Amino acid sequence: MISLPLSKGYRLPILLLCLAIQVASANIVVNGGFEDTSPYPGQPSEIRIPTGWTMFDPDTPASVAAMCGSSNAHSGNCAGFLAGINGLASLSQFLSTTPGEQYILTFYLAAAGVPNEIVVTFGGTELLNSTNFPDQPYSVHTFNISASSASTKLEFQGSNLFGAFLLDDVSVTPVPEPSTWVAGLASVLVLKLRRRQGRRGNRRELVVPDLASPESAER
Ligand SMILES: [Ca+2]
Repeated sequence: MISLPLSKGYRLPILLLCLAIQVASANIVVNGGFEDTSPYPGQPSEIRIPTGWTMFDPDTPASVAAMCGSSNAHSGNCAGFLAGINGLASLSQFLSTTPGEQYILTFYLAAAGVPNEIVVTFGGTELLNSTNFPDQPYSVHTFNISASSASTKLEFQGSNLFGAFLLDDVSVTPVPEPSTWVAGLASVLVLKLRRRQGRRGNRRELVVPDLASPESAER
């Protein structure tokens, strides 16, 4: 961690700036960690339905779900599960986006078993399409993307004949506009300047003689 030697006068404005940028960069994916679930009728207790995600399943029994049990998750207790046999199983949701705005998509993916295929799309744009994705523990994947409409479909599709893909900690965050940084830094400087001017004003009052007093008149 980098530690900056900030004076007290800078700490509050910079804290407010960081909070403003954090709010602007909030994750717009619902239940990206797959922790919010409901029971999946007819399935074992660890196979659950993830809130906020639409599932397309080419198979019976289930080839797409939230898989719970801490050993299956990258964080928390649950992860998305994709293991289509007769085609690509799918987890998707529509995101509220701003046309023309830049976003960062991040997710963690683990794979076991071949043959397989994994496809990731954002607004119909293919970000990842890989067959026979090698076995691996969770690894992070990051993409810089832009939205072209007010509603953008984020979709993960996976098939795996003898294993599965696990998906966790999906996030889409807007990239802060440069104007946000400039406006924030400008406000920090203005606040600092006002504090300095205030202190100088106070010091001047201390040295100005009281001309109305008799002592001052004698001088
Ligand atoms: Ca999780």
